[in-house]
Amino acid sequence: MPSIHRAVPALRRLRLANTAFQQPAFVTLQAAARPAYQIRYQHAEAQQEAAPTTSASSADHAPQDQPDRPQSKIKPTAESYPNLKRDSRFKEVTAEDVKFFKELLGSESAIIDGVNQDASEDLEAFNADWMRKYRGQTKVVLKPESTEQVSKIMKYCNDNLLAVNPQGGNTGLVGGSVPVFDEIVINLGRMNKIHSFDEVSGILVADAGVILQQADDHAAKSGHIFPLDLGAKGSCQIGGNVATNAGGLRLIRYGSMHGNILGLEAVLPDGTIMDDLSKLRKNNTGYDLKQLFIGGEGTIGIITKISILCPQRSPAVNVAYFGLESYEKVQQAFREAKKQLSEILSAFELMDKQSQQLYHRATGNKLPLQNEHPFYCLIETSGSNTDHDSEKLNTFLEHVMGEEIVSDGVVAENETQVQNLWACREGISEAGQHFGGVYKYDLSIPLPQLYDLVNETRERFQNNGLMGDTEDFPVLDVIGYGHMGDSNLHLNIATRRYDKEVEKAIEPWVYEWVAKRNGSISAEHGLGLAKKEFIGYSRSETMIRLMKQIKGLYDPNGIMNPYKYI
Ligand code: FAD
Ligand code: 2HG
Ligand code: ZN
Repeated sequence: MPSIHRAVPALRRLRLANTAFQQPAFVTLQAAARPAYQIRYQHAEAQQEAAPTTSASSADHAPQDQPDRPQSKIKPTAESYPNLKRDSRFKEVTAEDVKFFKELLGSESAIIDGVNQDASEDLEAFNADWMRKYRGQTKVVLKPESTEQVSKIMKYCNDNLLAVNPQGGNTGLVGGSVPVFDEIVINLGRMNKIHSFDEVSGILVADAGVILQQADDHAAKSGHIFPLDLGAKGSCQIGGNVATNAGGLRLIRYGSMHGNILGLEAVLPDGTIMDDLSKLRKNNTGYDLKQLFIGGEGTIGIITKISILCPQRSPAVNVAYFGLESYEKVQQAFREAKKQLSEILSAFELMDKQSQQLYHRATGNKLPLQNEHPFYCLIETSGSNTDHDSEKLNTFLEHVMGEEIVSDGVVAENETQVQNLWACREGISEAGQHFGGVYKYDLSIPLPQLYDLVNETRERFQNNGLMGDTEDFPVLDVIGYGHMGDSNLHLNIATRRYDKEVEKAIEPWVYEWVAKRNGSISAEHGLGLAKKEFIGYSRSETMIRLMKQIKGLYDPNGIMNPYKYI
């Protein structure tokens, strides 16, 4: 991998990469000719019917077994948050209800029945969230395989006041994917068919339970790309992505779900099937109701099918990883990347030193640059013409090196290196919780102030006696990273255990901080349970009232994902 050194002209001084940057922990990839993001993960087919795992992905980079990661028992959410009370209007599931569901679904494997027997082990993966922070107490998991089955389940639950929790791949990061009390989990994993792909228009129609990796693999067969990519690609489902309006690593290039989703089919709480599975790019006929389900987090209906526009996949992909000496320089580099790389820029990601150190500590993987730098950036370009892209990238590199905006860097030479560089960014989320627990804050903040929050949070923990190097301190480190191109910071407080003192030290302070700068307390992960109480920091009373009216209209009995969202 060529390492770029500060020089003018920079490229004349390209030297052979630090050969030590080979990360044996990553299982690697023979399919060298395939575009990078097609091969970053193992194929997820085997997971189709598997229960969601507590490890988010089948990502090659993910520490699959984590021998040094404490597997402490997760406290039930109802105990960690004693202010939450079960809504007594909701009925408890009985043997008679289970009988109805068994007859409806018609297969033993389509239901986990914890009412008639002890099924706690089987239920655990559906009750516990990926962060091992939230734990519900459901006794029943239903796995329908058709929209009609979902419809009948919902009608029955609505008529009988049984609360439900829609669930996709269970990789959500705000506690929305698991029940709080005994809500019935409706898992979409068995609804995993791809219905059609139009190679001319690039429109994909698929069931909500298709795993994101599979959807992308399918689009890749005809030179297209699913317009979303994220670290949990091997486990999360496209229905879950739509329900959370997930942003991910290439929003800067492909835009959000709100723009790319053309239509969807959803089942409303009373069992009504809302068929809005349009494949039209233009359709100005009344309110665009599907938008309410995008980012609706399973509170007004269950998404069962989606239709989405997939853009052309770029054959030429380049990835560079830089070290920079200040956040000021990171902003300059971003400015230059937009100016000089413009239409081929497909990702601009930020990582601070602490996040890279933590990634290294958690995985044992070597970092790409020998020397340490206060900040790192990962830049990706995707285009259709290798020569044209290389020329653009070279001009950009010469500029940022020559102007001393970037202190050091490497450019990937092959797909394995592309993957290794991406792993340094995508592996942070898992590294954040590797040592016991993590408090995650996913925030939109105006770019000039974005990193101030990390500095202030770190100072806060340095001064309050909660952060230190030994087991006595709950906090290990404060790290900042995220989607610089979207002004989206991920602030993670990496801890040795979940501890109310840590939560109290940061909430609601962090939300007040963001509100003062007109940011958003949830950029891309949603509200779930974690942020329900704090929505007022980002939305006005009028907006919240309107949202509550919509919830009341669609779900008058409040059975869908109760205790969450608004
Ligand atoms: P789940 O976690 O199962 O559910 C999430 C929410 O959607 C819940 O409220 C659930 O009730 C609801 N839901 C799920 N399926 C349906 C459905 N069919 N109909 C109605 N409601 C439904 N998010 C980002 O935005 N960007 C990232 O870069 C990103 N990276 C991640 C990296 C890792 C390692 C992990 C673990 C998570 C990451 N996430 C990211 C968070 C997460 O939002 C996404 O993983 C994903 O969109 C969730 O999909 P899922 O199928 O796992 O949904
Ligand atoms: C990412 O960008 C994800 O890596 C996860 O959105 C962020 O874990 C987090 O805080
Ligand atoms: Zn993110």
